[in-house]
Amino acid sequence: MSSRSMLGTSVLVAASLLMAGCGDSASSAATPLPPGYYISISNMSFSPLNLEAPAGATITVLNQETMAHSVTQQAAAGAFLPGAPAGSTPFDTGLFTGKKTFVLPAGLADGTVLHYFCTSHTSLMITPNGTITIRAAAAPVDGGPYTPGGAGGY
Ligand SMILES: [Cu+2]
Repeated sequence: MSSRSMLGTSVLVAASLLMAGCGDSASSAATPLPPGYYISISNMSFSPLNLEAPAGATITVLNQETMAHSVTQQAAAGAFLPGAPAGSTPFDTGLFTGKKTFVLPAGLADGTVLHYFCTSHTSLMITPNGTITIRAAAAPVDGGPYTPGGAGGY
């Protein structure tokens, strides 16, 4: 009688250990993201290279690599110094891993092109320069699957 109950207990322990293992692997899997305005960084590249978003929109940057990158506004492509048109503060995520958001200035005219770069890698990025073009009518898009630090790259 006692040996039977001990067997039952060990089976239960084994089963709960298996379930814990499943839970761990599930939490590191890609998670789908709601519609929004996304810039993704993987393989040393910004994507999309030109994002359309309304003025005042919240931009979410997904760093899919394990190394830190930034999305930092610059006055012009290739400047590689933080900068913005007179009277506005450059947006800057700072160097980060994972997910970071920033808010575009309100009141920018349609067609305004905002340039950005990565402060760590500058011209060494495969896509050294990205842009955000202001479009009031730009619809949020599906963020797609996101695995923090999962895509590897360089
Ligand atoms: Cu970078």
